[in-house]
Amino acid sequence: LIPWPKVDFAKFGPIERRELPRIKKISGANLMRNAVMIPAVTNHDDADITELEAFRLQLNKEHEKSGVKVTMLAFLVKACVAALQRFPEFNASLDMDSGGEALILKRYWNIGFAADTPNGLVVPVIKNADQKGVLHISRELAELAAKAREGKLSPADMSGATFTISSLGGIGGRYFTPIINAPEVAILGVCKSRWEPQWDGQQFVPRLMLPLSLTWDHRVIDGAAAARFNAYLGQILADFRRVLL
Ligand code: CAO
Repeated sequence: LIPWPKVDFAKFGPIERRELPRIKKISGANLMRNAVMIPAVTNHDDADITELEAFRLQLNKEHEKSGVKVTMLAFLVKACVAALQRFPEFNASLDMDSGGEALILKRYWNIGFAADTPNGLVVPVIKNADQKGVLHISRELAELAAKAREGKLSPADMSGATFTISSLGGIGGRYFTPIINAPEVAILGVCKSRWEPQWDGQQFVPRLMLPLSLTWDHRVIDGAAAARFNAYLGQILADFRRVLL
């Protein structure tokens, strides 16, 4: 690689030097390694969450007094577990002890989620998400997100993930290309849902569409498998009864 450009910025205008927070210093090195070393590809897709959103709003009304607030992220955790169980190579890591010649498939489903904090990005983990309901997951998401903002996450809170979700849904945007959180082999990026006209065979009807961006490690996963994963995830989000099949 050629050297990084060296520029005397002060020559062009006033500047201020600001030290990076500790979290950014640590995560920067990890992000750099993961971005450079993983042959990553991203597939974008949309899921129809019209009925799921109506159910979510109804649930929140029912549980108004309990203080539990269900966001789309809790359903996404459950939907991802279903897709990871259907496509186990997404819930795996390369066995680096053998130089990456084997895959270690994990029979547990721990879902990390990116949480934005004033000091930088952290990834707390919902452990054994397959064994928890949406209300339980919602409570844990809120607790872990609060701990993250207060800088109180323990190393145990942030370890053991088998797959990560990065949701920018509360903020905005259409699609983005998340960086895989090694040694995981895939990550799901989620943006803000919006109403769009969808053709139902006879007419355009308004449907609430959720943009999904799945980044995957091409050493482990192929494009066809990624497209199947997204299609299945979309089916689950459109109709959660499909997890029973
Ligand atoms: N589409 C539309 N609205 C959405 C949505 C989506 N996909 N996802 C969440 N929302 C809404 C929520 O319903 C909530 O609405 P109300 O305030 O009206 O109830 C609002 O957006 C805020 O949600 P939230 O962000 O508080 O909750 P969450 O469960 O969606 O996310 C957390 C929690 C911790 C993941 C989030 O706060 C956060 O930090 N996100 C940023 C992650 C990030 O930085 N990723 C990038 C990593 S790469 O640098």
